[in-house]
Amino acid sequence: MLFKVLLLAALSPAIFAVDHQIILGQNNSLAFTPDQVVADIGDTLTFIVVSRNHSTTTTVFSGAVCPPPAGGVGENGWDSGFLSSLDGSTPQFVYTVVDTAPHFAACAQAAGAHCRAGMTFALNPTAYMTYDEFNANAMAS
Ligand SMILES: [Cu+2]
Repeated sequence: MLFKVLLLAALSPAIFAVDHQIILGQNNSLAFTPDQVVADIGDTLTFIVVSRNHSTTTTVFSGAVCPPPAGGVGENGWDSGFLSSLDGSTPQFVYTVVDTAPHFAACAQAAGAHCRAGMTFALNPTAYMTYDEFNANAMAS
C-alpha cells in the first residue's frame, strides 16, 4: 500500500497535469481571459490569440510594468513574442509551469499601450501580490 501511494505521488505530475487555456483578445478585447490562473508544477498554460496581434510576456509586479521587456523578466519567466491572428489563424504559446512562485505577464504590443489598458495576466498570484494590485500598477505605469 505504501508503495502504491509513493508510486502515485511520483507519477502524479504527469497524470494530473492540467492544461489551462487563456484567451488573448476575446471579442476583440485587450484582455487575457481568464486574467489569472492558479496552477501546479507540471501544468501547462496555453495562450491562444483570437484577435489582433498580442504577446504574453512576463514583467515586474510594480514600477515599470508596461511595456514588458523583450524576453520577459523573472526567474522562469516567458515571452511568446508577437502572435498575430490578423490572417485568421489562432496562434498559440504553451508554457509549462516549473515553480510555484507568482508570475506576472502582460501584452507587449503598442509600446505598452495594451498593457496599460489592462491586458495583464497573473500566474499564481498571492495574498500579498494580487492580480488586482498588479493590474492597477500596470495601468498606472
Ligand atoms: Cu495586446
